[in-house]
Amino acid sequence: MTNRRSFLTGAALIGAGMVTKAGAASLPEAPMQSSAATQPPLSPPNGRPYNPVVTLNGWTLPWRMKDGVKAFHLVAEPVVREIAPGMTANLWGYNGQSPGPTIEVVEGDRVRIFVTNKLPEHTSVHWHGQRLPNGMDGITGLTQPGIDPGKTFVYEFVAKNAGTFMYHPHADEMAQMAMGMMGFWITHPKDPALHAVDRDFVFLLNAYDIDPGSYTPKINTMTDFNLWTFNSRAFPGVDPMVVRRNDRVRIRAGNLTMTNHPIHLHGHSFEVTGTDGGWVRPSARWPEVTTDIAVGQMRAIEFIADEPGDWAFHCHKSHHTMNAMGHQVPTMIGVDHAGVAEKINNLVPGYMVMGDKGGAMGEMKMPLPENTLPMMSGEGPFGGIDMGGMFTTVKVREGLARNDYKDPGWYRHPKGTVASEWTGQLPPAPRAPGAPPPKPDEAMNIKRDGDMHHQH
Ligand SMILES: [Cu+2]
Repeated sequence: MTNRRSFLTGAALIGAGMVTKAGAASLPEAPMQSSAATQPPLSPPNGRPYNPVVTLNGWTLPWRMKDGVKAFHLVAEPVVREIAPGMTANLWGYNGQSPGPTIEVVEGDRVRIFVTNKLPEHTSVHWHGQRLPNGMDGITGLTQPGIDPGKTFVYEFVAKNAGTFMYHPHADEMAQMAMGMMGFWITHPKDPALHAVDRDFVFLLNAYDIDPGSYTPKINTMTDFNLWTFNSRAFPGVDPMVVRRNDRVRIRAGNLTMTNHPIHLHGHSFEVTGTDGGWVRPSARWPEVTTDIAVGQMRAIEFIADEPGDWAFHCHKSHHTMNAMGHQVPTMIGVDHAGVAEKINNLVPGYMVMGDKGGAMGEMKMPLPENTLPMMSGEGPFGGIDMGGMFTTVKVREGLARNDYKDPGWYRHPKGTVASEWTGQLPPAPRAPGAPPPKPDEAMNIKRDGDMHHQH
């Protein structure tokens, strides 16, 4: 639900010197979003037509058309973001959520963006990737003074190039981006038939370091984050991307973390059709199933969703499909520590050991501290998915309505198309040279313990 926030238009909120430029009376209202769920695409109520995008676990900012100018109002402010059911974070964002709303305009539009600062320190907004006048680039100290707390600045430029962009502060950047200040920007082509797809999903890659039991990111963390997120949501909190079979699908992602993310799609191959610099010429594209997105980059991938099913879509760095975990944990594979963890936990609350059979945490049965997420979770139709963080699914279904993005539930596999246990004769299992001898209870035990994939 988009709530309308009645907004103070008092002169006290208007940055001195900016008042005359746009006029205080023309400040559009700042719509606010209270939900972290994926909102339906916003069909343009006025202006040039375009095919709207769907922001994964996000929304598009409505605008007010005034004298042929698209006017938006962003409010930079502290927000409470649900990272996944069971965990919220005190972040900074825009208009009620982090990331902020997606801004969608059309190539050639004149755009006016009011930015009101309700943070405790100055900020600015940089329009990453845009061709614009230097003074609209949003670099505190270099191209403008910082927007002090309580002030409103206005940015205005023509969206010259169609493509995939983002916005973020260029003011105390390390702290403000670690707190979640960022958003997506799409400039649609003037001709809606150009680069047209049936479904167009967008999201940002972000990361937070929030200790279990606390709510605020540690902003000085450089690389060792413990929450890897798509649009500030961690699996199983990330919505699926629902598409109709044989749709042409575009997924655009921008990376505002501190490391690269090789993004991998199952069951299909795709082409990178756009970057933050523009569209990739068809002759320069090649098929891929994984594309690496470096820090500060955007990638648009496209494919025909011709294989029905629930297809995994995730970062291929295995530590990025995990939720809050410590990296100082010893590897305990092969060590018999039955009962030890529970005893230590009586003395040291929160103590955890990795499993002795691997990493699957089903056997741990340890209470989680307040406000955190299990490392790997998400229940699928066959049990635990053992994934967290930067993971979701592309759900390809027959015959969906054009605007139907509802989660259709789990895929029902045609009979005989699911991997299953072999129940016929087995040859004796050889052991690798040098492997430790089997424990008595392990002899011939080829099937792994089903309890390891147990609900946490
Ligand atoms: Cu990653």
